[in-house]
Amino acid sequence: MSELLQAVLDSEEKSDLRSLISELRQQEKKYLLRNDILNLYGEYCSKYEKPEQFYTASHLGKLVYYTQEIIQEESSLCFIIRPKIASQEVYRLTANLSIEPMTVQELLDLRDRLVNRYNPNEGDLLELDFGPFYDYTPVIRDPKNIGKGVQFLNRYLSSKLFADPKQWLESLFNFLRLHQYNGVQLLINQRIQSQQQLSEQVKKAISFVSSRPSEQPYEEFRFDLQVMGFEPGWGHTAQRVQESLSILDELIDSPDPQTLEAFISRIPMIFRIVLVSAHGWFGQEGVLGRPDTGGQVVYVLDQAKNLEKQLQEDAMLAGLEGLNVQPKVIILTRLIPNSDGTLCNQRLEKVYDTENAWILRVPLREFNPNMTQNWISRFEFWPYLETFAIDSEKELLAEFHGRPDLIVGNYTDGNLVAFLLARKLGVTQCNIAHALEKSKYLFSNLYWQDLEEKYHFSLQFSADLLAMNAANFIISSTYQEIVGTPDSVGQYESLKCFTMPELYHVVNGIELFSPKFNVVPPGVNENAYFPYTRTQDRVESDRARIEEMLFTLKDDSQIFGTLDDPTKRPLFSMARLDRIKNLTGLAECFGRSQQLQDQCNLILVAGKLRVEESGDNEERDEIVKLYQIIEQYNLYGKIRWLGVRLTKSDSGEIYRVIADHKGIFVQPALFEAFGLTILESMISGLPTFATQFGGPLEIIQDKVNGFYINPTNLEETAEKLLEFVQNCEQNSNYWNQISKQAIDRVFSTYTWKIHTSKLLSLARIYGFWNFISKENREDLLRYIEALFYLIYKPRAQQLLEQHKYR
Ligand code: UDP
Ligand code: LCN
Repeated sequence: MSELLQAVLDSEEKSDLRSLISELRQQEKKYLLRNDILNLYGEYCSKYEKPEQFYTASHLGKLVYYTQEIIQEESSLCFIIRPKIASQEVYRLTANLSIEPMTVQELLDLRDRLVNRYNPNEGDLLELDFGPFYDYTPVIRDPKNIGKGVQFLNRYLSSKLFADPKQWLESLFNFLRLHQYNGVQLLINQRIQSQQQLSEQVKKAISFVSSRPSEQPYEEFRFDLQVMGFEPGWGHTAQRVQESLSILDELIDSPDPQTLEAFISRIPMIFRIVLVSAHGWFGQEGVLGRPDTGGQVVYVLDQAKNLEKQLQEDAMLAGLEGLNVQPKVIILTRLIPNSDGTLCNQRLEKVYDTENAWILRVPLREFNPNMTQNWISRFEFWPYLETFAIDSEKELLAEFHGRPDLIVGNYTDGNLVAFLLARKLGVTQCNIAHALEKSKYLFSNLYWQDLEEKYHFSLQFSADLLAMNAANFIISSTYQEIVGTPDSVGQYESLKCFTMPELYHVVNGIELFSPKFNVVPPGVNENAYFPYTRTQDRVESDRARIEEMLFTLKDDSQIFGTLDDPTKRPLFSMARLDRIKNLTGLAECFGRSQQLQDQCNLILVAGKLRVEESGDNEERDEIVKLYQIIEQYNLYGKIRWLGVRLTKSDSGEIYRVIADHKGIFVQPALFEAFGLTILESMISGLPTFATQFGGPLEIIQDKVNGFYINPTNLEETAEKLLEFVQNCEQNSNYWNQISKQAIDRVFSTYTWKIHTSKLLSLARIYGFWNFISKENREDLLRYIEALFYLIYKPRAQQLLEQHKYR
C-alpha cells in the first residue's frame, strides 16, 4: 500500500491529494471513518468536477477506497489502510507530504492522544499480545479460506500423518483406546495392544464383516468382533461396521483429508453437551422481545433440540443401542427468583419435544438480593460470572454423573463461563459470539471511560479477548462476522488491535487466520416458521386471531394505533426495542415518505408500549422516540405498534398472516450480527428488506431472494420499498417470485440439520487435534488466567461493590 501512496505522491494527483487534505483540515472531526472519508472524497470530486474515471480509477481514488480511517494530528495525518481482508497498514503523511510507516504502538498512542488519555510520564501501558501463542500452530494463508478451519485442519493433520506415519498412527491408536460410555469401553479393547496389531486386526475384521449380510444388526456379531479386539462404536449393521473399518484401514494406509474427516466424524465421543447462555431470561415461554432476550435464546433452544436429535442418530448409527445410550444436552443459565411470570425461577425445565435436553438454572450468590433476585442487564452481569461458574460446575457434574464432552459458550458472558468450566473440567470449549458489542457501538473502546458507568465495556472486551483465545474452536454465523467484507471490518477483526486508553493496548488480540474459526450458520425452527402457502399446517382459528390482532383489535394495554385502511399493504417489522435495531429509523423513513404512507401501513411488534413498564435504558429511550416520530409525522391511522409477548407458534403465524396480505418484512438495524428474524420472514415467504450492515448481507442475495437497504439513508430506503411495491402492482407475479426465492434460499442453506452435523463434526475433529498434536496450549491458558485474575477480576469486584448499594 505504501506504493499506492507513493504513486499518488509521484504523479500529478499529488496536487489533488493536497487539496483533499486541505478540505479535510476544515472538518471539525479529527477522526474520520470510512464513510466520512468517502463522503469527503465524493464532495471533493464533484466540487472540482472530476471525471468518473478519476473518482474510481485514479491512484487517489484507490487509496481512498482502501483507507478505513484517517486521524488528523497537528501537522500530519495518519492513514489506516486495509489493503485486503484481515490486514492493516498504517502510515503517517507528514506536512511536506512524505510518508512514514507507523507501528501498531505508535497508532495506539496516537489514538490515546486524540482523546487526551496519553500519559507517557506515567510509564508504558500494559500491552496485550496473543500473537506469540499462535506462532507454533498452523495458520491459514489465504483470507478467503478464513472460517473454513476444519477443512484446513484436516489437510494439515493428514499431511502430518503422511509425513510421519509412525508417530501419528501411534497417537491415533492411543486416541481410539480412550473412548467409553458410562464406563463401557468403546471401539477397541485390551486385545489390541499396538498400532501394528490394530492395523492387522482391522483387516481381519473387515474380511469378517464383509462375509455377513449387509443389514445384519451389530448385536448379532458383537462377540465375534470383541474377540478380535473391537468394541461397540463401529456401526449398527454389518455394512456400516465394514465401512467404518475400511475408512480406518485407508487412513492407516494412505491418509488424505477426506478420509480423516470421514473417520473422525464417526467416532462416538460426544454424548453430553453443555450450552451456556448465562444472562437474561432463558425460557421457553414469555421471554422473547425483552431487552436482552432475542435471537440468542431462540438459537440455543433450537440448537439444543437438534443437537439431541443428531446425537441420538449418531449413537444409533454407531451401533450403541445395546448400551442404552441417552445423549444429554443441558442449557446452563442463571436462575432469576423474581421471574415475572416466567419459569426462570425454576431450577430444571425440560426442553419441549426432547427426551433428554434440559434448562438448568443456577442461582447467583446473594451478594445483594436487590440485584441477584432480579433480572440483571447483560451490561452489568460481569461480577457474577466466576462464582456462577464455580457453582455450575458442581451442578453439572451431578446432572451428568460425570463430565460433559463439549461446552459451548454463548455471548461474552457465556463464553467466559465456558472458558472457566472447560479449564476446570478439561473439556473442549466452543464459542459463539451472537454479537460482539465492540463493533455495535462506535468508538466504544476509545471512549470506554465515558461509557463505563452504563456499559462496562472494559469488562466485556476483556472477557471477549480471554474467551475467544481460550476456545478450542469458534463458530460464527457468517464469514463477515470474522473478517468483514472488502470494505468493512469484521466483528472479530475489530478486536485484533485497539486501545483501551489508560487500561491497556491490544497489539494482537486474536489470530484471524487461525483454523479455530469456522462458519456454521444457524437454521430456523421449521415447525414454527414455514411457508404461508402450507395451509394444511396452519390452524384457521390462530390465523383469524392473529389477523385481528395485527390489523383491527383494540387493546390499549398492548396495542397502539388504529388503521384507517387495514387493506393497505403491510410493512412489517419485529425486533427488540433497542437503539441498534432502529425501529424508530424505520418509523421515521415511513413518516418522511408520503407515498409510502399512501401505499402501505406500518406494523411493528416491539418491546413495551409504556416507559414505566420497561426496566431497560435503551428500550425506554426508544419508546419515547417512537411516540415522538408518530406525533411529528402524524402517523395516526397508518401505524400499529404491538407491545406483545408472543408464543412461538403465534410468532410464526404472524409472518404468514402478513404474507397472506402480500406484505413486506423490513429489518432496519443499524448493524445486525446475523438476524434470525430474516430467516423467519424468508422461510414464511415474505419479501424481505434487510440492513446491508452485517449478517443479512450474506443471508440475502440482493434482488434475487430479498433486498438490501441502507438504514442510515431514509430516502433511499423508502424509494427501494416503493419501487418494489410499484413492481408488484405492475407485475402481479413479482411478489410471488421473490417470495418463492426467499423460501428456497432458507431451505437450501439455513437448516438446523446442516448446522448440528457440522458442529458435532467440528467438536470431534478439534477434540482429536488437541489430543493428537499434543499441542501445548498451557502457556496460552496460563496467560489468559493471569489476565483474568489481574485485569478482569479486580474490575468485576469494583462493579460488585457498586451493586451492593443498588
Ligand atoms: N422475537 C419475538 N418477539 C419480539 C421480538 C423478537 O419473538 O417481540 C424473536 C424473533 O422471532 C427472533 C428473535 O426473537 O426469533 C430475534 O432474533 P434476531 O436474531 O433477529 O435478533 P436479536 O434479538 O437476537 O438481536
Ligand atoms: C444476536 C443477534 O444480535 C442476532 O443478530 C443473531 O441473529 C442472534 O444473536 C442469534 O445468533
